[in-house]
Amino acid sequence: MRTIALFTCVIVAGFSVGAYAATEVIHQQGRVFSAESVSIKKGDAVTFLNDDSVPHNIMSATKGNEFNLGSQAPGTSTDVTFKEAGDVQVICAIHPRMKMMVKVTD
Ligand SMILES: [Cu+2]
Repeated sequence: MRTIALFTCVIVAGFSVGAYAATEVIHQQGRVFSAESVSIKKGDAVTFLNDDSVPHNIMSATKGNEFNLGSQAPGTSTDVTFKEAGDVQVICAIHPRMKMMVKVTD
């Protein structure tokens, strides 16, 4: 039992850290972001991973950090680099209840 738990832990850690250079990974399972907010440094990236069963369209209209990933198919991920300091409102254009904040510091 202990061996299984440890093995699972290694896989999860390897997936989120090894496979991506970004500092934070945001999941989208069940049509919700896995975090209400994340804090990163200016120039760092956030990985938006669509591990849901439906497409999502992650975007932001916050000045200086505007982006629009378009329709993101299940199983795909995209890194977004944040260039300006400040609070960035991130939403899904398809599901209005999906909202989160990326807090970018200098
Ligand atoms: Cu969505």
